[in-house]
Amino acid sequence: MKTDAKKTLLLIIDAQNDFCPGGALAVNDGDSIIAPINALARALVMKGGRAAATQDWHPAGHISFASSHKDKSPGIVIDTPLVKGQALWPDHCVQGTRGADLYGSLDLKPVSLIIRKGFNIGLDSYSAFFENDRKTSTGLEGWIKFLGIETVIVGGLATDYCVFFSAMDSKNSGLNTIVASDAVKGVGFPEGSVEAAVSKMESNGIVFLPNNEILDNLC
Ligand code: VGL
Ligand code: ZN
Repeated sequence: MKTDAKKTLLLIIDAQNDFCPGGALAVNDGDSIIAPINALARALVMKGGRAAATQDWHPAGHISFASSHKDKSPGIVIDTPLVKGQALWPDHCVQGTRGADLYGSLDLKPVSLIIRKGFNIGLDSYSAFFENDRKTSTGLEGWIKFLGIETVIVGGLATDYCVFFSAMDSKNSGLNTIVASDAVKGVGFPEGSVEAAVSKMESNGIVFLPNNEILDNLC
Protein backbone atom coordinates (compact mmCIF):
# COMPACT_ATOMS: atom_id res chain seq x y z
CA MET A 1 0.00 0.00 0.00
CA LYS A 2 1.55 3.31 -1.13
CA THR A 3 1.19 6.46 0.98
CA ASP A 4 1.15 9.83 -0.80
CA ALA A 5 3.52 11.89 1.35
CA LYS A 6 1.90 15.17 0.28
CA LYS A 7 -1.39 14.08 1.83
CA THR A 8 0.16 12.64 5.00
CA LEU A 9 0.70 14.01 8.50
CA LEU A 10 2.99 12.59 11.17
CA LEU A 11 1.29 13.33 14.48
CA ILE A 12 3.81 13.25 17.35
CA ILE A 13 2.00 12.79 20.65
CA ASP A 14 3.37 14.19 23.93
CA ALA A 15 7.10 13.55 23.37
CA GLN A 16 7.80 15.47 26.57
CA ASN A 17 10.29 15.22 29.43
CA ASP A 18 7.66 14.21 32.00
CA PHE A 19 6.76 11.09 30.00
CA CYS A 20 10.40 10.07 29.54
CA PRO A 21 12.70 8.35 32.08
CA GLY A 22 13.22 10.66 35.07
CA GLY A 23 9.94 12.51 34.43
CA ALA A 24 6.88 12.84 36.66
CA LEU A 25 4.83 10.31 34.66
CA ALA A 26 7.64 8.36 33.05
CA VAL A 27 6.86 5.70 30.48
CA ASN A 28 9.38 2.81 30.42
CA ASP A 29 11.86 3.48 27.61
CA GLY A 30 9.77 6.51 26.64
CA ASP A 31 12.77 8.21 25.08
CA SER A 32 13.30 5.29 22.67
CA ILE A 33 10.54 6.72 20.46
CA ILE A 34 12.51 9.85 19.63
CA ALA A 35 14.95 8.44 17.05
CA PRO A 36 12.28 6.62 14.99
CA ILE A 37 10.03 9.70 15.15
CA ASN A 38 12.81 11.97 13.95
CA ALA A 39 13.51 9.59 11.06
CA LEU A 40 9.84 9.57 10.04
CA ALA A 41 9.43 13.35 10.35
CA ARG A 42 12.53 14.12 8.27
CA ALA A 43 11.64 11.66 5.50
CA LEU A 44 7.99 12.66 5.34
CA VAL A 45 8.58 16.42 5.30
CA MET A 46 11.35 16.06 2.73
CA LYS A 47 8.75 14.44 0.45
CA GLY A 48 6.23 17.24 0.96
CA GLY A 49 4.28 15.89 3.94
CA ARG A 50 3.67 17.48 7.31
CA ALA A 51 4.60 16.85 10.92
CA ALA A 52 2.72 18.20 13.96
CA ALA A 53 3.41 17.66 17.65
CA THR A 54 1.15 17.80 20.69
CA GLN A 55 2.19 19.07 24.08
CA ASP A 56 0.31 18.11 27.24
CA TRP A 57 0.05 21.55 28.89
CA HIS A 58 -1.66 21.68 32.27
CA PRO A 59 -2.07 24.65 34.60
CA ALA A 60 -1.08 24.06 38.25
CA GLY A 61 -4.07 22.61 40.12
CA HIS A 62 -5.34 20.80 37.00
CA ILE A 63 -8.37 18.57 37.52
CA SER A 64 -6.43 15.48 36.31
CA PHE A 65 -3.88 15.83 39.13
CA ALA A 66 -4.59 13.66 42.19
CA SER A 67 -3.07 16.47 44.27
CA SER A 68 -5.98 18.74 43.26
CA HIS A 69 -8.47 16.50 45.10
CA LYS A 70 -8.85 15.74 48.77
CA ASP A 71 -7.75 12.20 49.77
CA LYS A 72 -7.18 10.98 46.22
CA SER A 73 -4.08 9.25 44.91
CA PRO A 74 -2.86 8.75 41.35
CA GLY A 75 -4.52 5.83 39.59
CA ILE A 76 -7.98 6.51 41.00
CA VAL A 77 -10.77 7.25 38.53
CA ILE A 78 -13.34 9.92 39.40
CA ASP A 79 -16.31 11.67 37.81
CA THR A 80 -15.79 15.40 37.25
CA PRO A 81 -18.44 17.94 36.19
CA LEU A 82 -17.35 17.58 32.55
CA VAL A 83 -16.00 14.01 32.38
CA LYS A 84 -17.35 10.73 33.65
CA GLY A 85 -14.38 8.46 34.40
CA GLN A 86 -11.39 10.79 34.57
CA ALA A 87 -8.22 9.03 35.79
CA LEU A 88 -6.05 10.93 38.25
CA TRP A 89 -2.31 11.32 37.69
CA PRO A 90 0.72 12.69 39.49
CA ASP A 91 1.31 16.38 38.70
CA HIS A 92 2.85 16.41 35.21
CA CYS A 93 3.44 18.67 32.22
CA VAL A 94 2.78 21.81 34.21
CA GLN A 95 2.83 24.83 31.89
CA GLY A 96 6.22 26.46 31.67
CA THR A 97 8.13 23.75 33.56
CA ARG A 98 10.98 21.64 32.21
CA GLY A 99 8.79 18.56 32.49
CA ALA A 100 6.38 20.07 29.98
CA ASP A 101 9.11 20.81 27.44
CA LEU A 102 9.28 18.67 24.34
CA TYR A 103 12.12 16.15 24.67
CA GLY A 104 15.46 17.78 23.89
CA SER A 105 16.47 15.49 21.03
CA LEU A 106 13.09 15.66 19.29
CA ASP A 107 13.88 17.36 15.98
CA LEU A 108 11.48 20.29 15.73
CA LYS A 109 12.78 21.53 12.39
CA PRO A 110 10.31 19.44 10.35
CA VAL A 111 7.43 20.20 12.76
CA SER A 112 5.10 22.90 11.42
CA LEU A 113 2.42 22.84 14.14
CA ILE A 114 2.59 22.38 17.90
CA ILE A 115 -0.80 21.96 19.47
CA ARG A 116 -1.21 22.27 23.22
CA LYS A 117 -3.93 20.40 25.06
CA GLY A 118 -5.25 19.99 28.59
CA PHE A 119 -4.84 23.72 29.29
CA ASN A 120 -8.38 24.16 30.65
CA ILE A 121 -8.02 23.69 34.43
CA GLY A 122 -11.34 21.80 34.65
CA LEU A 123 -11.00 19.55 31.58
CA ASP A 124 -8.32 17.05 30.55
CA SER A 125 -7.44 16.16 26.98
CA TYR A 126 -5.83 12.87 26.00
CA SER A 127 -6.58 13.16 22.29
CA ALA A 128 -4.97 15.62 19.90
CA PHE A 129 -8.45 16.07 18.36
CA PHE A 130 -11.07 16.24 21.13
CA GLU A 131 -10.80 16.96 24.84
CA ASN A 132 -12.01 14.43 27.40
CA ASP A 133 -15.60 15.72 27.33
CA ARG A 134 -15.33 14.18 23.80
CA LYS A 135 -16.94 17.37 22.38
CA THR A 136 -14.48 20.26 22.62
CA SER A 137 -12.28 20.36 19.51
CA THR A 138 -8.62 21.32 19.66
CA GLY A 139 -8.94 22.60 16.08
CA LEU A 140 -6.57 19.96 14.71
CA GLU A 141 -9.21 18.31 12.54
CA GLY A 142 -9.89 21.61 10.77
CA TRP A 143 -6.17 22.17 10.11
CA ILE A 144 -5.78 18.64 8.74
CA LYS A 145 -8.82 18.81 6.48
CA PHE A 146 -8.00 22.33 5.24
CA LEU A 147 -4.60 21.06 4.08
CA GLY A 148 -6.15 18.10 2.24
CA ILE A 149 -4.41 15.56 4.45
CA GLU A 150 -5.91 12.07 4.14
CA THR A 151 -3.49 9.89 6.13
CA VAL A 152 -2.28 10.36 9.70
CA ILE A 153 0.70 8.45 11.10
CA VAL A 154 0.67 8.50 14.90
CA GLY A 155 3.73 8.14 17.13
CA GLY A 156 4.61 9.18 20.66
CA LEU A 157 3.40 8.61 24.22
CA ALA A 158 1.52 6.90 25.61
CA THR A 159 0.12 4.00 23.55
CA ASP A 160 -2.72 3.34 26.01
CA TYR A 161 -3.80 6.96 26.60
CA CYS A 162 -2.96 9.90 24.38
CA VAL A 163 -1.83 7.84 21.38
CA PHE A 164 -4.91 5.63 21.68
CA PHE A 165 -7.43 8.48 21.86
CA SER A 166 -5.67 10.44 19.11
CA ALA A 167 -5.53 7.48 16.74
CA MET A 168 -9.17 6.56 17.40
CA ASP A 169 -10.34 10.14 16.81
CA SER A 170 -8.24 10.33 13.64
CA LYS A 171 -9.83 7.16 12.30
CA ASN A 172 -13.31 8.30 13.36
CA SER A 173 -12.70 11.60 11.54
CA GLY A 174 -12.42 9.63 8.31
CA LEU A 175 -8.62 9.69 8.03
CA ASN A 176 -6.50 6.67 7.11
CA THR A 177 -4.70 6.05 10.37
CA ILE A 178 -1.38 4.29 10.89
CA VAL A 179 0.36 3.80 14.23
CA ALA A 180 4.16 3.77 13.92
CA SER A 181 4.82 0.65 15.98
CA ASP A 182 8.52 1.46 16.58
CA ALA A 183 7.63 4.97 17.73
CA VAL A 184 5.08 4.40 20.53
CA LYS A 185 5.41 3.23 24.14
CA GLY A 186 2.71 2.64 26.75
CA VAL A 187 2.11 3.37 30.44
CA GLY A 188 0.68 -0.12 31.11
CA PHE A 189 -1.55 1.04 33.92
CA PRO A 190 -3.87 -0.61 34.78
CA GLU A 191 -2.23 -3.89 33.84
CA GLY A 192 -3.10 -5.00 30.32
CA SER A 193 -4.05 -1.51 29.16
CA VAL A 194 -1.51 -1.46 26.31
CA GLU A 195 -2.72 -4.79 24.89
CA ALA A 196 -6.36 -3.70 25.23
CA ALA A 197 -5.66 -0.39 23.48
CA VAL A 198 -3.78 -2.06 20.62
CA SER A 199 -6.50 -4.61 19.97
CA LYS A 200 -9.21 -1.94 20.05
CA MET A 201 -7.28 0.21 17.58
CA GLU A 202 -6.66 -2.75 15.26
CA SER A 203 -10.28 -3.84 15.35
CA ASN A 204 -11.25 -0.29 14.35
CA GLY A 205 -9.13 -0.48 11.20
CA ILE A 206 -6.05 1.32 12.49
CA VAL A 207 -2.92 -0.22 10.97
CA PHE A 208 0.32 -0.81 12.91
CA LEU A 209 3.48 -0.59 10.80
CA PRO A 210 7.20 -0.57 11.61
CA ASN A 211 9.30 2.38 10.44
CA ASN A 212 10.94 0.52 7.55
CA GLU A 213 7.55 -0.31 6.03
CA ILE A 214 6.20 3.21 6.49
CA LEU A 215 9.32 4.66 4.87
CA ASP A 216 9.27 2.15 1.99
CA ASN A 217 5.62 2.97 1.28
CA LEU A 218 6.05 6.77 1.12
CA CYS A 219 5.89 8.20 -2.37
C1 VGL B 1 -1.01 11.21 29.06
C2 VGL B 1 -1.86 10.65 31.12
C3 VGL B 1 -2.07 11.98 31.42
C4 VGL B 1 -0.41 10.76 27.77
C5 VGL B 1 -1.20 12.56 29.36
O1 VGL B 1 0.31 11.55 27.11
O2 VGL B 1 -0.67 9.60 27.38
N1 VGL B 1 -1.36 10.28 29.94
N2 VGL B 1 -1.72 12.93 30.54
ZN1 ZN C 1 -1.83 15.01 31.15
